[in-house]
Amino acid sequence: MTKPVVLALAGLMPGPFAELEANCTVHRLWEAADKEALIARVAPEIRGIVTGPGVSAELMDRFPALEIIGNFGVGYDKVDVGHAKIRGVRVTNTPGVLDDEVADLGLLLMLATARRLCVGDRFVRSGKWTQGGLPLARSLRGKRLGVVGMGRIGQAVAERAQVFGLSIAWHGPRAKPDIAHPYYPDLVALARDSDVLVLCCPGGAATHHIVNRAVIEALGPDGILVNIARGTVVDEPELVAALTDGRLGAAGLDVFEHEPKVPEALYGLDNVVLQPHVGSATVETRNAMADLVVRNLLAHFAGKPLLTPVA
Ligand code: 8YV
Repeated sequence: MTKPVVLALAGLMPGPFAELEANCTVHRLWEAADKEALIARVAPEIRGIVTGPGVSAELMDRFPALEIIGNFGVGYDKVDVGHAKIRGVRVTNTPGVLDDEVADLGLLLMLATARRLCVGDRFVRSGKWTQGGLPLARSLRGKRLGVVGMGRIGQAVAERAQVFGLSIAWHGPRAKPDIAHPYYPDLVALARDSDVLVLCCPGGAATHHIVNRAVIEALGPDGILVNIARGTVVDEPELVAALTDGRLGAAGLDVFEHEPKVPEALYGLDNVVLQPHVGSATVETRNAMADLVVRNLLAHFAGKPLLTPVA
């Protein structure tokens, strides 16, 4: 039997990728010197796409026999799911396997901003310790955490934050009966009642710039914003301006609106902790994510139900 033909837009961890290659004919787009030529040559036979960078409607339409897109990541905001639906193309993502890792980074960023971890690190490295002390940091204990997006990751953040002595409230598109923490339908009101606001919601049109000037100012000069969601959730120029002129206290940011481009104004600020979108970036979690991508594709080609289809 001929193997299904798959186009990988980006690589996966070696183990799961080898499993994919054992069962499918895989073309590695990211390694091709002439990507256009590769697409033109293999397009008619492609039945599956593996992606991390997303798939636009335009790209999807280059593949007339496309049946399934395996998205490496829980967030699938860069895959045109609406178009996939019209085309009858299935889409899968990687929920569940990365919640703890991303939540850990959320706590790391909260603690690192409140306790000024990177400032202390730079202080020691630059030899300033011998000349005097470092200004005191702030404690998280007893503070109020606002969680934006109480899905799996938001809940994992809330669990951890409670251990660190924070109280929890949250905002999302609708109340959830199984979540006991107070629900705020209004994000500005949540920001006003929070010392730390952590973003755990999906990206895409529904959450575009929901953290705007009003939300940032409601969080205020002593407030901390942590973003482990998507850069698009925050109006980035407003965030940079508020951090620069002291209308927002601090920010821990793993994601940016135009990543890997980061506003250079942030580089010189001591009240920010910056990370290069590494919420899920451990060997263990990236293996689990890649494994789920591959198991979804292989289930599809075997005529079995998908493990984690996008709703
Ligand atoms: C990954 C993520 O870094 O799962 C997501 O939505 O943003 C991260 O886990 C990303 O998907 C890798 O491309």
